[in-house]
Amino acid sequence: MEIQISASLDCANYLALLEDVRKLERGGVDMLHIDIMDGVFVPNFALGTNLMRKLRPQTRLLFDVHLMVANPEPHILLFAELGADMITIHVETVTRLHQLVTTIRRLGKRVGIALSPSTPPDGLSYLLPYVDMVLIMTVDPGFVGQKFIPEVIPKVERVRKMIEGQGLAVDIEVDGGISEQTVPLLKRAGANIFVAGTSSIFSGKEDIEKATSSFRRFCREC
Ligand code: S6P
Ligand code: MG
Repeated sequence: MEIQISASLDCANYLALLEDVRKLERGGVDMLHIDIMDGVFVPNFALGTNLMRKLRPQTRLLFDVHLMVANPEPHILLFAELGADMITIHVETVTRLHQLVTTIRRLGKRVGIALSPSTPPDGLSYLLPYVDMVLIMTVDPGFVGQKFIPEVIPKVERVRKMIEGQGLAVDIEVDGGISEQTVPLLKRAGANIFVAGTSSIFSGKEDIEKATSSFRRFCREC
């Protein structure tokens, strides 16, 4: 699977967001990871619809939208219309999962299913033919800057085996505490899309453009 990085926009400088997006573009980022939170599924709020509306005409980067909301179903059309390229829903929030992932695909979008650290993957085998990506959270959803949970690594391995067992080409994205320390372990376990936040390109230690190109290279070569 192709190794890609998706920059977590919630970690960018809100007061100079477009400048940061330009740096990410020049650094060769693959996608923009857009966290949407509702204060219910997770005890926090993050980026929102107006931001997506304003940003969409400004960049060709893919919008990788991670919905951390209690009831995503009524809002899918809205996010599709706002220019999401990939829409990821949490399996913990949806009762009619098969129905919803097929709706997202019918809207012409790539579809992801996200699993919080406490969610086991085993009952989800039947859904894999209908999705493009499984997002495995490596921190509890809701906040940037949290500590990576290493106990989740075997779950990445398990999901990669489930995907391969069905002969599918589904991406595995990992999100939370993704750094030069954790990428080699996750890559070996089968992850191929890495969400880059405060643990890597937005650490503040290096220029974002340089940090993006060197982190992407690291992810590809490690
Ligand atoms: C967390 C959210 C993530 C974070 C990202 C931050 O609820 O889904 O996308 O924004 O993980 O990166 P880091 O390196 O600060 O953990
Ligand atoms: Mg996220």
